[in-house]
Formats: sequence, C-alpha cells, structure tokens
Amino acid sequence: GKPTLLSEYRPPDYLIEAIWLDIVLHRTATRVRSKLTIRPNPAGRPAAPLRLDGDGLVPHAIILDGQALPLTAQVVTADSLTIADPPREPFTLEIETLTDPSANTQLMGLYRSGSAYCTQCEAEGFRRITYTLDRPDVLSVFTTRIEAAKEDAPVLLSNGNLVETGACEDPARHFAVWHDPFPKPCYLFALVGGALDCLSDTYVTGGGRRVALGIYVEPGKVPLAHYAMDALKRSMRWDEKAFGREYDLDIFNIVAVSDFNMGAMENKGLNVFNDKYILASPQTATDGDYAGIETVIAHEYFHNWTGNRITCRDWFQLCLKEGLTVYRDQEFSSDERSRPVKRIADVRTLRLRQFAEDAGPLAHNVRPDRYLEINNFYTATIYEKGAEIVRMLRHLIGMDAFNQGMTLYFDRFDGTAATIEDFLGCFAETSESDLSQFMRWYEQAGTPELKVVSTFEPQDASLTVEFSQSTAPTQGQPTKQPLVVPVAFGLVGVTGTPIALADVATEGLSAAELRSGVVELDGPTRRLTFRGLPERAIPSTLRGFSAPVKIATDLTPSDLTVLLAHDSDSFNRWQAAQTLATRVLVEGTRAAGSVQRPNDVDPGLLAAFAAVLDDPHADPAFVAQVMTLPTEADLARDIGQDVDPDAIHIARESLRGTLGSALHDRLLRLCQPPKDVLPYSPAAPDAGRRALRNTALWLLAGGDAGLGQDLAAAQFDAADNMTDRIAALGVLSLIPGETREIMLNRFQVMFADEPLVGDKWLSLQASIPEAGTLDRVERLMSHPTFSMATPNRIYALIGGFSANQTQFNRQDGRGYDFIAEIVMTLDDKNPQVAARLLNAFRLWRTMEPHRRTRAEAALERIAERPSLSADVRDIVTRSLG
Ligand code: DPP
Ligand code: ZN
Repeated sequence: GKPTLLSEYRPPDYLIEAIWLDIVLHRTATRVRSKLTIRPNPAGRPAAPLRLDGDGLVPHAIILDGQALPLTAQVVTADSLTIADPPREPFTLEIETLTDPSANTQLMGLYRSGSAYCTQCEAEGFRRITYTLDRPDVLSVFTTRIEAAKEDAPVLLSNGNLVETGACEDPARHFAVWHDPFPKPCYLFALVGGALDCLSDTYVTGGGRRVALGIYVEPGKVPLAHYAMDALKRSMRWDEKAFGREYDLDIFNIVAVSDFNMGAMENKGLNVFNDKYILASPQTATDGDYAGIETVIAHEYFHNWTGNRITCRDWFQLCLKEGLTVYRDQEFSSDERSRPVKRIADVRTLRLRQFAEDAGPLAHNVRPDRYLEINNFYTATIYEKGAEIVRMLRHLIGMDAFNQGMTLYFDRFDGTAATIEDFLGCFAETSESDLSQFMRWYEQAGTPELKVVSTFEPQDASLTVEFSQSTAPTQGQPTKQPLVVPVAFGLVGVTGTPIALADVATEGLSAAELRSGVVELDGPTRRLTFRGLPERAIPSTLRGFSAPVKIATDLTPSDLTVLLAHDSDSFNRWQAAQTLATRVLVEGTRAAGSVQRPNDVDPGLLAAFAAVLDDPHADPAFVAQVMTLPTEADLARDIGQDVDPDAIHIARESLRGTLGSALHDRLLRLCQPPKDVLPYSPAAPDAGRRALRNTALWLLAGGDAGLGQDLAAAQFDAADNMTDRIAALGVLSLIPGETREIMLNRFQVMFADEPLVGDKWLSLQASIPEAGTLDRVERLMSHPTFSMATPNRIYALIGGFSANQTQFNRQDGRGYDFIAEIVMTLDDKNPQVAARLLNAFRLWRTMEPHRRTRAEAALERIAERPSLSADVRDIVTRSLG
C-alpha cells in the first residue's frame, strides 16, 4: 500500500451533517440501512467527486435524492462508493448493506462477543458497517434505530439519549431509537445488543444534571461491576474539580465484553470495555487489576472532553486525545492514591514500553508524519510519551498558565476536530511564551540522553553542574535537534541536609528557575554554578522524572546512597536505588554469569536497602518499589547491544539471592501474615502493604528456595484474595519440582470457571524462565482454558511468552520461530492482534549476533509470505528496515 502522509492533509470535500441508521440485528445477516445528509464543504474542492469509504461491504441498494443508482463497479465496490458528479446542493444518500457479524473475527466493525452484538469503530471500523466518510474531521449527528428479536437481544444500546423503544409488528421483536445530539466522527459510533445484566446508578453533576449510569455485563456478573461503578463516579467528580468538565448527556453506559482487541473504547455515551477492565472481586482480581480498572474507567470517561467534544483533525493527531487523556488519568490516579508511588509506576511502564520502542526500528514521532496502517500507532509512544509531553509543558510554563491553557483549549475548540498546533497555541498564549522549539517533542523520535557532570571545588565550596543533551539517530531521522528539557533540580548535602537553591549563590539560573526549581535546558549544553555551599552538595537531577529522557550521571555509589536515604524528592530516592541496582546488574551481566557471593555486592548497597526496610515512617508501597529490581527487559534495553538474556537472568537471580540472604531476617519479618485480619480492600494503603510483603517473599525465596517454597505454599492456602494468592504462585513457579506443578493444578481447578483468572494462570506459566517453557506453552495451547479466538487469552499465553526474556530469545531460535508461526496463523483471522504480537521483535537488533541471525530469519519468513494483512506487513517491514 501507499503511505498516508500528514503533509497531504486536505479538508474533506463533503460534510455529512447527519446519519440515520436503521440496523436489524441478525447473527449472520444483519441489515444496515443508512441515510446520510451530505453537503459540499466550502473549505473543500468545488465539484469534486464524492468517494465514501467501505471495507468488505456487500451493497444492496444506493439511492441518491430518491433515485436508485445502478450497483455497477464504477459506483460501488466492497471498499468504496463513488459518485462522480454529485449535486452542488445538500443531498441525501440512502444505502443498504448486509453484514455477517458472526464471521467477523477481526473484531472491528460489528461483531459478536459471546452472545452479544457489539462494535469497535476506532480507527477505521465504521466503514466495515456502512459506506461513509471515515475520517475524524467529518462530524455528524447520529440517530440509530436498532431492531432485534427480543430473545436474541433484549438490551439494545447506542450513543446518546434513548428517545423511543417499542415492540415491532411481530411481537417477538422490538426496537430502540437512540439520538446523540453531539456531532461526532464515526469512529465514536457504537452499538450493543444482547442479553446483558445491568448495574444501575445515578450521578448528579455539579451543574445539577441527573445522569443515569449503567454498566452492562454478562448475566450473573453484576456483583463484579461495583468497583468499576465506584471508579466511574469518582472520575466524573474529579473531572469537574480538576478541569471544570461536566458530563453532557442524560445517560452514560458502559458495556463489558470478553472479546476485545484493546483495553476499552470511549464511544460517546456508550463506552465498550474489555471485561478485564470492569470485572473484579477480591478472589479473582489483584490490586494491580483494581488499579487498572480505575485507570481505564477514568481514561475512557475523560475522553468525553479530550477526544469526543474536541476530537482529532486526522489520525496523525492521535496523541492530541491519547497523550492528553493519559496525562489526565495519571493525575486522577495520583490524586486517588499515592502520588509518588503512582509516578514511579508510570515511569517504570514508560521505560519498559516506550523507551524500548524508541530504541528499535519501530521508533516513531509522538505525532507521526506517515503511516501505512493507523492501527499500529496505538503505541506507548503516542500514549505514554504523549502524556509526558503534556506534563513537561506544565513544568515549563507553571501550573497557572497550564490550567488557563487547558480552559482556553476547551473553550476554543469545543465541537471541533483539532491539531497539536491548536493545542500548543493555547499554552503559548496563556504563558506568553514561544513554544515552537517545544514542538520538536512531537516531531522527533528517540529518547534524548541527558548527561550530568558535576565538579565540587572544596577551596571555595563551589559546585559546577554541566548538563548536555543528545538524541541518537532513529530510522529516517539521522540528525536530531536539541529539545526543550525541563530539569527539576535540587541539591542534597553529603550528610543528607537539604540545601535550598535560594540559600546559596548561583550562577546561570534565572529568577524564575530559582523559584520553581525547574531548569530549562534548550541548547546542547548548559552550566550552572553554586557557591558558598555549607558542605559538598550532590545534585538531584530530573526530580519527579520531569522529562522523558535517559539520564547519565557521574554520581558515585555513596552519592546515590545519600540520595536514596535523604532526597526530599521520593522519585529520586527510588531512582537512586534503581541506579545502584542497575550498575550491579550490568556489571554482573558482563561477568557473564559468574555467580556472586553475598559479599561481592557493595556493602553500601546492602546497608542502604536495609535502611529503607527499617524506616518506620516509609510508605510500604514505596519500599516495595525500592526493593523491586529492574526487570530483565529493562536491563537488556540499558545494555543495548550484543545482549545475552541468559547472562542478564543469571546476574539478576544472583542479586535477588544476595539480597534475600543478606536481608533474611528483615524480609522474614515482613513475610509474616498480617496480625489483624481485616476484610480485603483494594485501596492504596492496603495494596501497598501487600506489595511489600510479596516483594519480600520474592527476595527471600531468591536466597533460600526451600524456605520460600514453604512460605509461598502457606500463603497460597491462607490467602483470601487474588493478590496474595497469585504472588505466592508466582514465587512457586520459579522453583522447579513437583510442588510447583501441584500448586499450578490446584489453582487451575479452583478457578476453572473464571476466564480472566485463567489468563493469569496461562501468563504465569509462559513467564517461567526455563528451557521447558516453550513445550509447556505449546501444550497449554490445547488446554481448554486457552482459545485462539479471544485476544485476552492470546495476550496472556502468547504475549506472556514473548515477554519472557530468556525463552522468547532462546539461543536455538525456537522462541522466535514459535511467535512467527503464531503471527502468520493469526493474521488471517485477527490482523490487529497478530501485529501486536509481532512487536515482540522490536529489539531484535540489540541481541548478540547468534540470536540476531535467528530473529532476522524468523522475520524474513513472515515477510516472504505472499498474503499478509496491512497491519503485519507494516510491522514486519519496519522491523527489518
Ligand atoms: N481510544 C481508545 C483508548 O485509548 C483505544 N481504542 O481509550
Ligand atoms: Zn484513549
């Protein structure tokens, strides 16, 4: 195919003011009649032909202003409907098509999930329902009539407000009419039909609007939707308080479906969710699952303003709604939970997913300038890095100008399809600053590296700090420009005393920077000097992770230990621990698996970890984060070339063992069951205590597998919640032998009727870092728990395996071959999920030569396949490029 280019954007030649849909649901033959009112767009080309998008459609009738058109190939194909010489005045087009939702395995457009009908239209799924101008800058008012057999679909839902329901002439059939008064692009259309139960509630907005809330689930699952409902109401309240945004319809519905490619979808007034982000009980969901539900509920709800009321002009602007909405959901969760711990978790995710993307051939701009398949751009770069850009903006212009800018954006662009330039323009205005250089964050791929070199002169007690930035080339972008990097900065005395910047003589800092503590680096280098310091000072750089950059500091282990113990910025305390551990692990990897004894690890590091464990005032969730070692994937990315995943694994297991032994008594105390047994609550403080206990168990088991096994087995049996149970099983899964298999079986039997718990069971086994895992995964593919038709099952087992660093990257290449085979098999049925799995190869070039050759061969095999979807073709081509 030909790429779509940002530079070739043109306004549409025609606008569709209204779309009436009349949809008669049938499992294999759903009839879709649409009536479009179309008029020439004054901003478009006059008298241009009208070309509507379709995708695999079967047309039955086309009527232009009451006149039937011949269904010739010049007029209509499965993929387009063309009117060569349309009327110059407004006109109507009526179209009838027939579609088979049961045969729709791509899960785009109208499809079946379980016994329900549902839709997914973002990005280009509406054209699989009927012919339309399928682009986000065409906004239409939708009215949707749905008809079905009462037995087949007692519940009929669409966007907006319910205006009519009734029985049909045939008393076994009924209908519902929904009207959405807000013009919207068709990617926000949704329809659901089926036998669903509903959890109902009401919400009254600050302005007094009564909103009927409904969460629709499979029959019998209403008790599992209460947490989601609670999260929804808290999100609605928060958006009023934080951004002054109220909900705007009388109804807000959410439907949970079990077959869904992505996490969830923000369709106007009718969100459709992957049920994994709705259903939860203490017995089946972990603390992480609850946090995920809260986040995704908030995210989709917040889209009502950032995405729906203000949408994107074109798909290049995807980060306009996604980055901003991730920023908003992160802020929400920070307010609802612990802000420092949330920040650490978000940065972990950013590094694991986005830095990895940036480090390989799939690196792309936060605002791409070309795409072959837009589905492949729902990435960590668009979402997570997009959110970081919004946060940087806040750091740079300050909270007040930022909030004013958001308000201006909402006021000015409500009801429109906007661009990144529109968005940034609002902040340039409210901050009276020039953001043109800042714009580079959207236009330049790759993770910048920030180097910090500091020199202390004891004679005059002065400290000089030199910053420099550089960004390595990425595919298609050989040279990089300097970015505007907000560096939140402070000083910590070598004895741990905080040193306020205002209290020392400084050179090179503006008054505003002194006030805010945010240093703006906009050139390749910058130098700051501090004089008259009370003692040697250690720079604390990039506090709160104020910019999405890699940081290289010259801090010594003892400097880092001071920061870990004393920095007033929690993020940098955690970062100090990570840096210390990463250094030990990278060195250990270099020693290629020479097993370290406990005394090989710097005693300073052990003492620092011990001190964190001993701190009676520390938040357990924070301590758990400090004690959690960098992942094998993080280390592989940091090492960046000639990676040997086995050596990384050995080094990390060795450090786990060292810490487990050296901190044995402390960890054992933390592993004791809590004294007062209170009912489970997913709230942050309780979750934090569980996280610490489970991290301690993991470390302890690294030092003493026998003790670890006993403790984990006891915890598994005693657990009244999934968090503790799956954590125990996770520890057991790392200890080969009979006990592990017995416990895995027991778990499976306990939760045989819970597909979402089955996913945990599958992915846990797929992550076992042992040579037998691939055979195990292949066996599990024929276990009744697994199904190649359900994305969640595939993500759990196959995705779980591809994230397994040592086993996906097996030296014999079998891991690569296995994933390649699955990608090719799946591609015929569900190209989106196949393309996602293929992302596992994103860092193949950083592997050592032997593995690199194997990975390349597997990719070549996919590329040579004659019939590939656009999705997989795009990823495989870029990966090899
Ligand atoms: N727009 C969705 C979301 O990110 C993805 N389909 O919420
Ligand atoms: Zn989103």
